[in-house]
Amino acid sequence: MRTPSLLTALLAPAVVSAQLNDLAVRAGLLYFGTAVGESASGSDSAYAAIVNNKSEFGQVVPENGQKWDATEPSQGRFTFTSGDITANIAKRNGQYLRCHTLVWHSQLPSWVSSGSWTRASLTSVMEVHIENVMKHYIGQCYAWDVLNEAVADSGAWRDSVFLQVFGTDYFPLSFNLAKKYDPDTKLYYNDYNLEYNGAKTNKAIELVQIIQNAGAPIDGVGFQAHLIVGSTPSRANLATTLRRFTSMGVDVAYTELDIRHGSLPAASSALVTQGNDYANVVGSCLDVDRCVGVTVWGYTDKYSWIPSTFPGTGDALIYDSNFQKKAAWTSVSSVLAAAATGAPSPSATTLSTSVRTTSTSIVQPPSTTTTSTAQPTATGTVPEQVRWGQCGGQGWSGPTKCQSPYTCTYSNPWYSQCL
Ligand code: 9MR
Repeated sequence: MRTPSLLTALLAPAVVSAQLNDLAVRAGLLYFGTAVGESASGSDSAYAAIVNNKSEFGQVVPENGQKWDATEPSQGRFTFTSGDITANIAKRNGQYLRCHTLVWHSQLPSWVSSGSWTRASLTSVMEVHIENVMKHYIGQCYAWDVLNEAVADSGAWRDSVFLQVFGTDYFPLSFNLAKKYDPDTKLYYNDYNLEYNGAKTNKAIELVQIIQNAGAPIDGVGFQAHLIVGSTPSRANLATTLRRFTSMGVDVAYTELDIRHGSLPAASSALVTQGNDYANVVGSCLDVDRCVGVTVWGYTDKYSWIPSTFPGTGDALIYDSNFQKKAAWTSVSSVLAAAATGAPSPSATTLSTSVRTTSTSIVQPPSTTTTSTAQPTATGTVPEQVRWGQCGGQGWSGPTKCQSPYTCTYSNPWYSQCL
């Protein structure tokens, strides 16, 4: 179990907002972050304003701009225009930059994937790519996803040009090359569906062993966490899975978190389940000492890769399409706030079993502008906060009374909540 650092507590400013990165840091994580859509960040000022809010997101990662097809679309021609968008956001705001990704079978230009290579020629291609991209971003990346999705969902090795040419030797090769060109960044393996602790997870463990046994450096494993509402493992099971990796001497992080509804529109009860699932994921990171942080894969339902990939599903993020905070946002802030001072966090079991059945009283997240979710009472006079909403804390000017039967529960000096 992680404890908030005394230093962090002592350095806390007098007035602190209850925003996700601030809370995460006070709870002992390095950051709470988001992926940044390159196009939206330049065209949608409401989107950009939240990305730029370091209290909310202390870490950013380019959604697409640093991938091979973006950075070296044809052999030897490097372009960093797209990748620099998010890197510059991080620089301006003092946010951590996670860098994504160097070696991946997807978004790989056809000159690589369809080329005819020997071990020597493909090694050279990988080295030129890794050298140029890492040197361009040197000193800027807290971590690099060196190798992405090298395990298939079946638990076999993922077929790719790299596997065909090298077998599994390209795992240590990728990490050795990355170390050579940026010795100071954290080198990560990153994959999805590791959260279920099945055959794919076992294979990822084997992958880490192969890298370590070859004497190559690996610092962390990224759990992408593209999850499904109602099918997300429990907090305890997630923590158990994370610990399988940390016990091998590597850090872990949730790197691409989103939790999609299987059908839309989501029922009120599904919004509550989504909130509980988010709380379980974030809670499991808090429970594991070497879990460094949580990154959502975009933060708003307005822009997400999911509807085009899984038609009919979606609404997987913590803000809705109008930039309003969802129940999922509130449950994440709740779990972080509780951890920030060691207050008992609301357990998922409690939350899910005590869900109220009237549709109007189901969790309503605070609005973006005021973070107030106040609902008028029957008499229409005193605003009351809904369950999980904020009801107190330094700098808080919203409602301090909770809807029945919830009570305003002190969590820490900057956050009280209706529980
Ligand atoms: O979110 C990304 C989307 O815009 C791209 O079209 C897609 C192409 O593969 O990649 C998405 O991001 C992926 C990430 O880079 C790696 N893990 C899975 C993510 C979702 O597909």
